[in-house]
Formats: sequence, C-alpha cells, structure tokens
Amino acid sequence: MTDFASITPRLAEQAIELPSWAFGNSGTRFKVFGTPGTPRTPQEKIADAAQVNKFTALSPTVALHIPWDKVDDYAALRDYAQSLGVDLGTINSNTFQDDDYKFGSLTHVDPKIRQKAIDHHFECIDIMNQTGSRDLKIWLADGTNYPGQGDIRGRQDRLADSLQKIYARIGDEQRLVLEYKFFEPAFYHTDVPDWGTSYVQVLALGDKAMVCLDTGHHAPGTNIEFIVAQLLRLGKLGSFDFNSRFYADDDLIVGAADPFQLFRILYEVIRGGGYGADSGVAFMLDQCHNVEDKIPGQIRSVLNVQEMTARALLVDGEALTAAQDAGDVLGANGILMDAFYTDVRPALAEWRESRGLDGDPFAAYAASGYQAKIAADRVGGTQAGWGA
Ligand code: PSV
Ligand code: MN
Ligand code: MN
Repeated sequence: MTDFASITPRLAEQAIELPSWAFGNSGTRFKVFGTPGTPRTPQEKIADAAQVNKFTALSPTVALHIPWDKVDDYAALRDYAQSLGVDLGTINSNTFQDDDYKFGSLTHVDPKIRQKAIDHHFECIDIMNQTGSRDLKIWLADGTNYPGQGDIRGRQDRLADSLQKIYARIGDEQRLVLEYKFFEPAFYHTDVPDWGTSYVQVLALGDKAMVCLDTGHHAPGTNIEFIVAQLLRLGKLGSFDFNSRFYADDDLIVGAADPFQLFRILYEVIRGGGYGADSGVAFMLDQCHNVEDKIPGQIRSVLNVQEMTARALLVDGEALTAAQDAGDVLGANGILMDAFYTDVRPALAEWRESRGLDGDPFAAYAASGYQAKIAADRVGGTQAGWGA
C-alpha cells in the first residue's frame, strides 16, 4: 500500500465547497425544527461557513442560492467573505418555489413562463459576474406526475432551447452545470432524471457545460462510481453534490450512510484524473442538517470526505493493475479493500497538527465557544432556512 507521507501533498489540494443552505434551518414536510443561533442573513451563513474552514482548512468557498441569498451588493458580500478567509463559489438558481412554475420552468409550455425562468438564470449570471463565481448550477424540479400529463418529448426540446439561451450568456471563464435527479417533486417523470439526459443536454451546449452528480439522486443499488468513471472518460463531470441517502434524497451527512460507497467514488475520481484544483471537477456538499447542529454537521462532512480521499489515495495503483491484468480476482479486490480498511484518522490528526491546525477539528470547534456565542447573539429576526 502507498504510505501516508507520500499522499499528503495531494491531501493539501483538497477543497470542498459548502452550501449556504446547510447553515439555515431545514426539515421535512412534517416539521422544521429551529436551532438557536441559526443565521438570519446570507452574511451570517457565510460567517458560519468560515468557521468550518477555520478548523479544517478544507472548505475555502461557499455556494449561494438565489433568491435565498439575495443581497443588494454582491461585491460587498464577496469582500465580507474574503475578510473571513473564504470566497463565494457556485451560484445555484431556483425555479421551484414560484407558483408560475407549477407545471415547469425551463420546460414550461408557455413561452412567457419559460422566459421568466431564463431571465432568472440571466440574473444569476449577473450575480456570478459580481461574485467572481465560475459555476452556474441548475437543478430543475420540472416533470409530471401522471402518464399523459405532459408531452415528455416536447418538454425535452423546450429544455434544450431554454438551456441554449442561458448558455449563450455564460462567460469565457464560467460554466453551466446541469444536475440530474430521478424523482421528486415530480413522481412520474422528471425532465432531467439521469446522467445520460444531463449529458446529452450539456453536450449539445458546448465545452463550458458540464454534468453535476449529486450522490443522493440515484435509485437504490445504482453503481455511482461507474457513472463517475464514464463521465470522466467523456470529459463531462463538472461537479459533485455530496451527501448521503438511506432511502431517497435524504441530504444526510456525506459518508454517514455508506463510507465504502464514498471511498469507491473517490477512488474512481482520483483514478480518472478528477481530483485536484486543475481537474475541473468541483467538490461540493449539498446537505441539510435537520436535527443536528449545522456547523459541526458540516465539519463532520468535510472530514468524512477527507478521510475517504486519504484511503482512496492509499490504493496501490500499480499492484492493482498488475492483479487486474493477471486475472487475480480476489487479489485485486484485496488491494482495494486493504486501503479502504486503513484507519487514517491518527495520521490525519498528526498531519493537521504539522500544519498548525488542531488534530481534532470537531472537538476544537466545540471548545471554541462559537456555538454559544451565536446562540446568544442571534436573537430576533427570522432564521434563514431552506426556502426562506
Ligand atoms: C433538490 O433535490 C436539491 O437537493 C438539489 O439537489 C439541488 O442541488 C438542491 O436542492 C439545491 O437547489
Ligand atoms: Mn444537489
Ligand atoms: Mn437533492
């Protein structure tokens, strides 16, 4: 197996973008539980995200969601973020909370509503120009509930047309990333249900359009690492939304439900050249913390990604290829499993300390007093939440 010291330069390259919405209250259709200290403004969400980076050095950027994170002055918001040691990242559009979008947004049969959704994306691109963001991420709730409800082929054509118009505004240094999800809120068909649909749509747009893979957006049993390998092969894997699922789009802490799956995904990312700042593959979290504290939830998440990345980097690639080529089925499997079963936590703690960080970021945050301070300070106002 590769030794830990040799992988630390690669670990130092790791950057995982945090979603602003992870810091707000969220829940299910049954109940949204509030947490003392929950941010009331985009600035407070960014301040909380900066805490995650302060203790882990893993999360230098924060993704915004428009209009949830709408402000008057985005340049000032960027300055504020930078003053806290982080930067603004991906801009996420939102075409799923307006009555006009009941029967679709970019796919809607009414050209006026399609144009409204396209204009919203133009606004997002204007914001990207002020925040210096590279990626516009589009996730669509568009779809139908009943067979016959809509013309699924016509909707695909309208989607292509709408995306074309948005793509035409994407700057030279910017990208459009199209996320897929197999169901919910539409239950019969979704207009971008799978990686193949996202792929054909972005392929038609051009080089600056890529696929976003959200780990929670697949049917049970899907081999996600195969999709990773295929998209990297095709040069179209733009970004990840990391989270965990047990049942559907649970948005739980990445690596919590199935660390082995996360390891397998990260192994394919590294093997396929998708790891590191120059790879063009962005790592993001897309999570909600319904019952746990949000900042520790995000700290645990980035540490889970770091731990599984370290294990994936430990795989002895040469020995694995040799075993594969020799048809040594169990030998090859054993090489992968040896890396997966390695507890990298002590080595990571030591490495963190050598970089001036606390060896246990989770405990260091708990001891910092920040949680009690925000609970005391943030009284009054409306707490920000998913959909606020
Ligand atoms: C809805 O499924 C969703 O979780 C998508 O994954 C988006 O990335 C996210 O919301 C934010 O829009
Ligand atoms: Mn997502
Ligand atoms: Mn989702």
